[in-house]
Amino acid sequence: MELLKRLSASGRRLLLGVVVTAFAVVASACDTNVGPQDYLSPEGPVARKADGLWDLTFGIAVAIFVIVEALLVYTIIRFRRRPGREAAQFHGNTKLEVILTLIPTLILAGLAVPTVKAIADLSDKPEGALNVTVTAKQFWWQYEYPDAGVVTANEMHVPTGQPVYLTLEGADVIHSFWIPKLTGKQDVVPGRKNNMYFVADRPGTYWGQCTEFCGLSHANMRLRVIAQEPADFEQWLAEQQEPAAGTVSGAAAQGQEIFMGTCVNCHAIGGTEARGTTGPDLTHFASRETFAGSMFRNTPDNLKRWIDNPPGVKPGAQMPDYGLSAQEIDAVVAFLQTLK
Ligand code: HEC
Ligand SMILES: [Cu+2]
Repeated sequence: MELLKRLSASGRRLLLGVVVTAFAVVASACDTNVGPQDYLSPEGPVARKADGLWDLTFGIAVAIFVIVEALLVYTIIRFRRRPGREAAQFHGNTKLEVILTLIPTLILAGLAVPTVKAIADLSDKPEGALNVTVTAKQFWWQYEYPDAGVVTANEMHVPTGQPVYLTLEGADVIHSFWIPKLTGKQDVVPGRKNNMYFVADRPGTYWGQCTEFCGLSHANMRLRVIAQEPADFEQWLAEQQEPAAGTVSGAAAQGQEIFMGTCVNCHAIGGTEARGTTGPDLTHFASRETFAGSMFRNTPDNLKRWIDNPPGVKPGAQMPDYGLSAQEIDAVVAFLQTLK
């Protein structure tokens, strides 16, 4: 208390800030709602391998921290200046300096062994893998299943237990693909093909996102991996192979007309004249739970807001506002909802 009184007003404020920050940091460890992009709770063998390396490194780092801090405190007390004695000096102690250089070198060299081995293990193409070509575009992801002839966007369906081998291609600027619970990051570079693979242990939805700043909506360039039991995945794939539902009527028919006049330039719908490739393939758009870089839930209201003014709801979006009337937008949304 005496000490507090002696501090100036700004000193007291600083102290309060330090205490509150320290408390917030400690309290955050109590959070039981583990984040959907928590790299430290892996859900597949590839992510588990990376997590194992982290556990090992972290354990060693904690041990070093404790030993070094203990030695530091001991040295400060033991060799401090006392009445009638100067503080001890170690400068120029060659033996000590050689030891202090050798120990970290050996630790780092030791850590390099499992790290390099893990990198080598993960760089081979696994047996029996499902091929998916990922194309990154500002600000969304395209997934092509070349063996099935299926193209979709933002939500990648995969079977559990089977390796998924990705070929990553960039269309415009550099992006980076990351699904924290399933695999590490991989840059997506225009003009290059990069590869990586992952396996999902269990059915579920795994969040990921672009991790290389790529423009205004970089933060809105999210993605989802939907892992399904192999039979469910096969069914999904078969449905995606079908062309879009044929004839539509009522408002949807008017929406289809608008679509075929304006939207075809950028969007494809299988089995129709729409073959644009600038924007996401919409053949089975209604089967997706999210859209526009998994930024929005796929609901009629969100779709209306999107079509009304794409860059207004997603900064920098590469789809212009076509100035459609509310009635026309309703019709287009009715049509999009038939694309099951
Ligand atoms: C100039 C090209 C272009 C035109 C024309 C265009 N779009 Fe788009 N559209 C895009 C792009 C690019 C995206 C992806 C934007 C993003 O997520 O950042 C997109 C995204 C979408 C999506 C979300 C798809 C998904 O799965 O994420 C829908 C739905 C859509 N557009 C509907 C339409 C409709 C309806 C029209 C006609 C009124 C239209 N678009 C015209 C380029 C275009
Ligand atoms: Cu990006």
